[in-house]
Amino acid sequence: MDTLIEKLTYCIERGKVNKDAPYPPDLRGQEGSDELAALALENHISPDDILEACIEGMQRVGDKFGRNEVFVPELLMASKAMYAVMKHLKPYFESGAIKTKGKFIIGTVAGDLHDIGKNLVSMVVKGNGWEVIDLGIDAKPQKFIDAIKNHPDCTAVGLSALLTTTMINMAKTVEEIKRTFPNTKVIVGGAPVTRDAAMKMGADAYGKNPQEAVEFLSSIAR
Ligand code: B12
Repeated sequence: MDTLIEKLTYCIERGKVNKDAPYPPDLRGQEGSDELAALALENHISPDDILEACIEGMQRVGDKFGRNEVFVPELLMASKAMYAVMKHLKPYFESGAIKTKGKFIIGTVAGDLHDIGKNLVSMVVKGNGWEVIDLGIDAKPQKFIDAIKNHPDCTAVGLSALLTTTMINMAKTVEEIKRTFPNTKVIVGGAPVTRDAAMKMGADAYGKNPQEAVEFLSSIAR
């Protein structure tokens, strides 16, 4: 089964979406992440292992980008391949919700268009029984403020950032939320964010992965 998982990681890294996809030309006619994810689930490979394989693929393409070996179009194709897998995983991650435990507002901060990690957090939190209000990408501080005004009973707010440059906007957003609603709990996450940076921003918590968001919500739920 290892080879199936390895193939899936490779398809994410190369941005191979499905068998009909012409890109990348050297993988033409071969199965893509869409078919391989379905096959992996049929073979009882756990959704967590499938996700881990995909994150590894994203990491690899990100590292290549960092070394100038690939460029933005390749990152976009890798995200397409990742979304094809997430479509299969969604029902597994979201299946826990029947009666909701509370509300969680989440968004990717201003200037940042990365949403794969934020969407994963959203899916897993939903799957653990929470209602999620998703503010999308490039969410300005005011959008978070308006959402808290509209959902004063929310348990916490989550902010995601993938760029070191947008971590500044993350800090501004935390500051704005804490000034307007001092009692609102805030958790931050995303690849460049650290626990130390989160504390300096004045956030209540840092989450390295979706599970840590769930644990934080459970720990503060009334
Ligand atoms: C895919 C991708 C893109 C896609 C995004 C598509 C999409 N729909 O999201 C596109 C092509 C649009 C893109 C654009 C850019 N990108 Co980009 N991108 C990536 C890449 C390869 C993968 C990101 C990803 O999805 N990872 C997988 C997910 C699952 O991981 P994650 O987001 O970290 O989320 C996990 C955790 O962090 C956590 N988490 C995330 N959010 C939250 C929130 C909370 C509350 C909690 C608790 C947890 C949590 O949970 C998730 C699951 O475990 C990374 C490389 C990398 N290694 O991260 C570069 C990367 C982030 N990009 C980078 C750059 C430079 C850019 C561009 C500036 C490129 C350019 N020249 O235009 C633009 C910026 C656009 C913008 N304004 O945002 C750099 C950032 C460098 C830096 N430190 O600032 C990276 C690191 C690549 C690199 N090695 O240089 N990118």
